[in-house]
Formats: sequence, C-alpha cells, structure tokens
Amino acid sequence: MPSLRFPDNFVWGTATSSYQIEGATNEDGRSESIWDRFAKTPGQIVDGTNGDIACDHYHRWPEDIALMKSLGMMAYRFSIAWPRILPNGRGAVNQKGLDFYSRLVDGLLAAGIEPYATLFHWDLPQVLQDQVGGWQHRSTADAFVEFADVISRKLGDRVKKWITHNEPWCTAFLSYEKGIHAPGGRDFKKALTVSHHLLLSHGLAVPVLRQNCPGAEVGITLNMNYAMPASPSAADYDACRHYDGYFNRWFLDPLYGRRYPADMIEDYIALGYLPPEGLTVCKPGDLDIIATQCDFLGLNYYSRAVLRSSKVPEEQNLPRTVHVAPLSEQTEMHWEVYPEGLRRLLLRLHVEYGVPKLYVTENGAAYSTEPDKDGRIPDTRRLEFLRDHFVAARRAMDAGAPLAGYFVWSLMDNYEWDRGYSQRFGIVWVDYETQRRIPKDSALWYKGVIAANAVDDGSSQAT
Ligand code: PNW
Repeated sequence: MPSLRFPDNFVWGTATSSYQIEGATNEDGRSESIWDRFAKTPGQIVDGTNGDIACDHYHRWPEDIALMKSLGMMAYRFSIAWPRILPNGRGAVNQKGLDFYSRLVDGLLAAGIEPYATLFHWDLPQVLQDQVGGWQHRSTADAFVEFADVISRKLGDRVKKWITHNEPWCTAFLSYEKGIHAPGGRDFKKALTVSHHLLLSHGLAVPVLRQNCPGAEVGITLNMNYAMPASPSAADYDACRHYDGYFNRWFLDPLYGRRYPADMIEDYIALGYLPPEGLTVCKPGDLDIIATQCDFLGLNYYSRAVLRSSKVPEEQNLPRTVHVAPLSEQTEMHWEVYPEGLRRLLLRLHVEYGVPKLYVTENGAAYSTEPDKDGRIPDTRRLEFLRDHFVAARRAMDAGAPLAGYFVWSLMDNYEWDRGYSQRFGIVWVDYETQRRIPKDSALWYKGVIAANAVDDGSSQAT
C-alpha cells in the first residue's frame, strides 16, 4: 500500500472544547454559561442532557493527558471556559479558573504535547447574555478582549498558539438564525449583527494576544463546507454562490482584507435582512481591525453542500448531475463523507485568499461503534474516514497548500451540543456511567500514522 509521508515538522493532534468535556459546571467559582441555561431548557437537546458532568475532564485531566501521551499526540487543541475566568463576564478574575488551565498547560508540556488554546468555543457567560444580549451588543467584543487579556497574561509564557474564535458561523447562525444552539435565537438580522461583533472581537484581540505572548502565533478557526451546484444550471450556480457567500465568504472576505462580500450585502438588502444602507453595525475602522494580519487560519471541515435552486420550479431546472444521499456515504450526523472537499478548500484558501499558514483544527466523524465482547472498538468507518481525509490534505499540500498540522475531532466522545450524548465523535470511547476511556481502533491506527508521520492511502483496498 503506497505510503504518503508528511513533512518532518507536521503537527498531529486532537481537539476538544470546554463545555463538551469538562463537567464541573458549578465548581471553583465557574458561573453559568449560555449553554448551561440552554441545555436545561426543556425541548432544546434531543436526549434532554447537559454538560454538568460530560467527560468529567475537569477532574480527570491528568488521566486524559496520559492517554494523549500514550497515543503519541504532538499537540492538543482545547478551549477555555470564559465563565471560569471572568464569572461576571468582565471585571473580577477567578483565580481558581486560571489555575485549572495553568495546571492543564503544565501537564501537557510535561508530556511533550503542545497546547493550542481556543478562547471562544461557545460557552459565553450567561450574565453577558442577560445584561446586554451577548454578541448582539458591541460591548461584548470589549468584554472578549478583556477575557483574552486576562487568560493570555496567565498562560502566555507557555501557550504559543492561540485561536480567538471557533466557528463564528455557528455562533452567529446556529445560535441566532436557526435557533438550535444557545441562546436559541431565530432572527437573521440579529445573526448578521452577531457575526460582525464576533469578527470585530477577533481583530481587537489579536494585538493583545501578541503582546502578552511573545513569539506566539495567533489565528481564528472557521468551519467551511465545500459548496457545489446540483446541476450546471444558472439557477443552481446562483444558489451555490449565495450559500458559499453565507457560509464561507462572509467570514473569509473581511478577515483577508476584502470587506464583506458585495453580492451578499446586495442579497441581504433585497431579502430585507439589511436596510438599504447595508451592514450598519460595521463602523468606520472596523474592517481594518478585522483584517489585522493573522499568523494562521484554522479550518474545521466535515462535509460538502450541494445546492439546488429554490427559485425555479424543479421541472424547469436542469436535471441533477451531483447526487448525494442515498448514493453516498453519510455519518450518523447525516453529513456526507466527501474528502475531496477538504483538498479543494485547502487549495482555495491558499490560492484565492493567500493564507500563509493553515491548520485543520477539526475533522472527524460521528459513528456509534460500541465495545465488542473483548472490549475492542472496531470503528473501521471512522478510521477510513480519517485516512481518506488525511490523504486529501496531503494532496492539497502537494499542490502548494501550506498546511502545518491536523487536529482530529475529537480526542474522546463528548457532549455534542443539541445532540446531547447521542453522537460519538471520539477516537477514544467514553463510558458515561463509569467515565472509563477506551481507545478505539481509530486511535490505535492514528498512533501509527503519527509514529510513521505517514498514511497509507488505502488504494490496495480500493482496487
Ligand atoms: C463543530 N454545521 O460544530 C464544533 O466545533 C464542535 O464543537 C462539534 O462538536 C463538531 O463540529 C461536530 O459537530 C459544528 O452545521 C456544528 O455545519 C455544526 C456544523 C459545523 C460544525
């Protein structure tokens, strides 16, 4: 089987986030987050669960670090719970919260694992939501900078990789348009406002992180779907343009100095989501702040989107040339498995946006394989999913994409937001009764990939 090698300094790791794994939501001075409130609101979470205990990582972090070490991980991407650091959203600092992350970072470094810290992975202090409407209000960007300043002063001597936001599209649109994430808003206009304040807060935090963490690299993580028209019709191409603008370009263009996409501003005005003057929450100077040069971009990649126009009747449109379900494989999230989209997105970021350095900060799959009678977890489909995406990433690098590392989502099964514990993304299985962790076959396989710094492309199986 042909083996594809990666560059010597390529970084292999896994990722998690605070609310999804930590538990201990009432401990050591942590205040309520919008996810605590939302998860405990009846009807919001498919299995009625919340993150009160989750993987109990707040207590079991030494064991989790030992596990990562045993799997040969070079890096670990985690997020910092704002309500542990600034329980009032801003102002008074909670020393015990700082100490937790400080211990975690020391433990990682002692195990030879490089920490990659994400500042915002969705657990906003509830108090900011109550007082000002959270990200709907511009002042939350200032509160975020305060949070970034406090935590980076504490960890800046040891943490050299910082990610301001995880997936602002989700924070804006899943939380404020679709209503499926905390705080459950359903108002497109508000979602647009939120998206701008998120980007602004990123740009404001970058120089603060740089100042507090000498030699550190600072970036942001976006989730992108690879968008394709369902047919070559003009209507489907236009649907694809609109979706790509909404999901991908809305964030990329201002970050890379091109301002908000003009076609999307026009669409949103036409749809009545913006007034004729456009995005009025964007004040003079904001675009320059947002376009502050970053050291890297994190890409979270899961799937593609195939767009069919809703503007022309089906019988007047061209026949579909791209078929998704049920012909193609899907994970248990009903996300299509499409590794080629990762290759194309990495190349697009390189060629079209000139991104100087890229990380895949998340990629992974939900499959619920349970332990067999010997206690093994043969999650072959996850293993193949990861292999095919690693190969796609390697192909993008061959064509010039400056990919520096790859973080599998996730280190372990965890709280999958509105899906509760029903979806398992981990390469390590978690027994939520006993909190026992068992590496799945994919984890053991990943260990081999890291040790060899190479992946077999699976082609002998395919033929
Ligand atoms: C990401 N979408 O969420 C998050 O960063 C993780 O916390 C999460 O567990 C993981 O992916 C798996 O879901 C996403 O609708 C949620 O396109 C939804 C979407 C994308 C990413």
